[in-house]
Amino acid sequence: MREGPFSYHISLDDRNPTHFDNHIIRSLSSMEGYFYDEAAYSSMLAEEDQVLYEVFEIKRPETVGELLQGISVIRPGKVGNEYFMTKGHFHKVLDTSEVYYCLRGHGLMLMETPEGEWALEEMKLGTVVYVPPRWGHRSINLHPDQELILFFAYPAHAGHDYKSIEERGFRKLVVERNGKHEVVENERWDQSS
Ligand code: PAN
Ligand code: ZN
Repeated sequence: MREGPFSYHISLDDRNPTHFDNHIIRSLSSMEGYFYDEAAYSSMLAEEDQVLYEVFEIKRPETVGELLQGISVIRPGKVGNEYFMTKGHFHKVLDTSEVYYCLRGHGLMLMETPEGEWALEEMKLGTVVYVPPRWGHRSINLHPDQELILFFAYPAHAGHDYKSIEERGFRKLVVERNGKHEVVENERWDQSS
């Protein structure tokens, strides 16, 4: 972790920031239970444990006042007809927000509150998405062959709570139908509420 003020550069040619402290790689095998089409998931996994997304984090002390930043890179692809996406989470300190800035690609930010209110924002080059306090969030790559590259920043003490989304998912799923994305109900969510 760096001391004092600093800068770094995000090169879109090799898409790795010139400085990062942590590199997380999420492959298909780490996403068990996240995609609704379990048969499609299993047969894809049997073929290859491909990488779905990566996160480069610029770490900060996990204290109030600090901002943790980084970039996430979501690969193009689908499991069945559901687009590649991040796991999604609430912040452990629920009352914390986050800002995303789209550097490349085409995607969606799916958001919901613990009470089940939901929202979807489209992301293209230059889009800023503000995720307010209390809103869980997941990034989804809609592009058929381009990576979705997002810069993010959030309070460094926020932490992550994956549990509820791991158990029941988001209220809505985003799937491809006739070459377009469509928002459909997640039956697992409905059954759990
Ligand atoms: C981001 C996310 C990143 C990966 O840094 O952590 O996009 O998504 P998952 O954490 O859901 O796998 C963020 O929102 N941090 O709070
Ligand atoms: Zn977050």
